[in-house]
Amino acid sequence: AVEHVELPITGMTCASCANRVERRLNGLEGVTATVNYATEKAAVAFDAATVAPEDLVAAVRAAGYDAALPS
Ligand code: 9UX
Repeated sequence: AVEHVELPITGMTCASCANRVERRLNGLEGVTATVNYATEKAAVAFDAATVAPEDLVAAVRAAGYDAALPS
């Protein structure tokens, strides 16, 4: 099933950073993500059959930024 989550992203210092995070997230199978630099949030739709929220955080970290799961 497709689930939606909004992740706060830290470490972005210009709009291109948001594009980098977005591309990294969208590289995961079953993920459609939009990253808003101004609000420092990623809106992510993901297929829970192929991706876990922790995978989203790992992808953001791999891009050189950080994300927190919603508490
Ligand atoms: Mo902007 Mo972000 O020049 O890694 S792309 S700082």
